[in-house]
Amino acid sequence: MSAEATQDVEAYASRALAELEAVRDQKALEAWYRAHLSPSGTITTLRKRIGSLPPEERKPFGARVNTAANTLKDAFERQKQVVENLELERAIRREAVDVTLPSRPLPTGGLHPITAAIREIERVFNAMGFETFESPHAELDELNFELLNMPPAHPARDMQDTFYISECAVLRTHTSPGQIHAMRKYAPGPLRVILPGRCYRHEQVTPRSEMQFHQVEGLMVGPRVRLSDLKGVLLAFARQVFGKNQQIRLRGSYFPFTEPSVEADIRCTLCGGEGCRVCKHTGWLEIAGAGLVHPTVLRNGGYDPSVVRGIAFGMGVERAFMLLHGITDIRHFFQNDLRFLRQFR
Ligand code: FA5
Repeated sequence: MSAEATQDVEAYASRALAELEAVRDQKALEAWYRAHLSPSGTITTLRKRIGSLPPEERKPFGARVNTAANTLKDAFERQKQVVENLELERAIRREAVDVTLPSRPLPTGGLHPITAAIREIERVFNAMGFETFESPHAELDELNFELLNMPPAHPARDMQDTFYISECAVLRTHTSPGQIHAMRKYAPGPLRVILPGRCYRHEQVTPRSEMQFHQVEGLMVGPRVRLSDLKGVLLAFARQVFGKNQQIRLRGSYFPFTEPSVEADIRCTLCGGEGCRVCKHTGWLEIAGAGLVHPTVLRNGGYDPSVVRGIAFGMGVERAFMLLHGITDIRHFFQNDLRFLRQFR
């Protein structure tokens, strides 16, 4: 300690204060504390000096040292706060996050295109008052065929090669057996349902045909239901999904469970009806089999065909999706290659 400190405590204290004011970081603050306020610092040394002074000087000198010590302690506490704030600012600047930077993309899952397509179809029909109706994948032969007017030796069964689970049970080959379930639930009242779901056929897998695929069936039964309702419902659906100027056409066809039976086509969405490879230059794409529910089927469902009539339609979701997107191989839907699936997010 300097002799000057003993002589002029106040001058020492104001120099120490000036030094303290210049302190800008934690390290310098600690060094300052060690030099002035710690047990080995100047204030302690000054206190130790008190005993060596003549008795009359001890009290006034002690009082001056105490005043200096208190001033330095208070100043130290204030500067400590300043330094903490400075350190914090520095840390914030060092670890600064630029919130305007774009974030790194997180890999997320997505719906399978067929699931998304079915949900979209459901949304449109639900809005038209069609309730979604679930029916089993494993069916009695009776419901999958017989009650739909296809008795055991009926030639139409050949069109739907079947996985038999037992003598009398099958994996459903189409969603039409759901018609019987729905009718039996609602008869004799009116009903309006769609039945989306997976179907199974024991088929040779080719670019056009899979052993499993999805259909969405529609069924509406009531006293005033007519073929024109079928056209109206399918047209409304086509316009919501494929564009407000869409057109549809119905062509005569055959299904054992509808009479008359039709195929419903929409204007080719790729060429707008001009004719292209996808629509085979016809300008039209087939989207559904349909018709008026056969009176026998209505009866099997619990209705009196002299009182009510029904319209029904069934569309193959993968095939329709393929037509719309120009996909040439149905097997892509089941291989789960993300390069394929991500195109339809
Ligand atoms: C039926 O299954 C009828 N139940 C549709 C129906 C319902 C008609 C209500 C009348 C009233 P079809 O066998 O044509 O019809 O099959 C309907 C659609 O399912 C086909 O147009 C096709 O899009 C799709 N489909 C059929 N077999 C396969 C398959 N192996 N792979 C992919 N899609 C298929």
